[in-house]
Amino acid sequence: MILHTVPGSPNGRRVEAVISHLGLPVELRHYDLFKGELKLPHYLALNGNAKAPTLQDGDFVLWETTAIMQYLCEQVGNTDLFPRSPRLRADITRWQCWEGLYFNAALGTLAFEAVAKAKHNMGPPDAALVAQARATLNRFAPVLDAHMNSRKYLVDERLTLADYSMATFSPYIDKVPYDFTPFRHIRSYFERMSQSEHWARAGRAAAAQPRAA
Ligand SMILES: N[C@@H](CCC(=O)N[C@@H](CS)C(=O)NCC(=O)O)C(=O)O
Repeated sequence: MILHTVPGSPNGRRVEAVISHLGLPVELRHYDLFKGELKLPHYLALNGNAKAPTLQDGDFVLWETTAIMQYLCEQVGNTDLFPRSPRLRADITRWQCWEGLYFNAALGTLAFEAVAKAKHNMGPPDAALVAQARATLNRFAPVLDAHMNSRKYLVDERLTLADYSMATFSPYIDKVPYDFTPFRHIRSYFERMSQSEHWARAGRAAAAQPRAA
């Protein structure tokens, strides 16, 4: 299998954490987002969204990290990260949908607008996008914070795919223009994730590469 990815990208990191957790021999192929390499014809042929990562398994091509992470677990029959119980599986998928639609959509927008753009000389943040992302976090961060009150992980008191998904933009919570201080349960949860073996390993691997954000 091949993972086409952008070194240092948050969405790449979550998949790389799962690859590490599962001990899968997946070849990483790197693209430079800021040099427009996701728009090269051979990449667009794999993923017309010009987004990364994309998994290639023989003639099967899969994009969207949630689908990739679930597929990787299925490939090795791993039931720790993605248990077979319909309720646990639905609960994990629920949080993966939620983070992609709300929490990390907003936090990722702030990371791009306020951190990545400055770093790559891409002009000022788009004020309307920043305001919208902040409003989204005002609505949804309290939901996650309340859920994480007296919990270690999102689902069933064990590390699952939901946690690797939720942690995607966790390194940015002190870098973006949003005050996470009141959300102490989110903060301690993300601190715990930063120590977790495969999430940390994927971060170290990313740090050894040129940063995407
Ligand atoms: N929902 C997608 C998000 C992928 C995504 O936005 N990836 C970023 C890198 S972290 C990207 O490719 N950005 C380029 C762009 O949006 O033009 C997924 O989960 O795979």
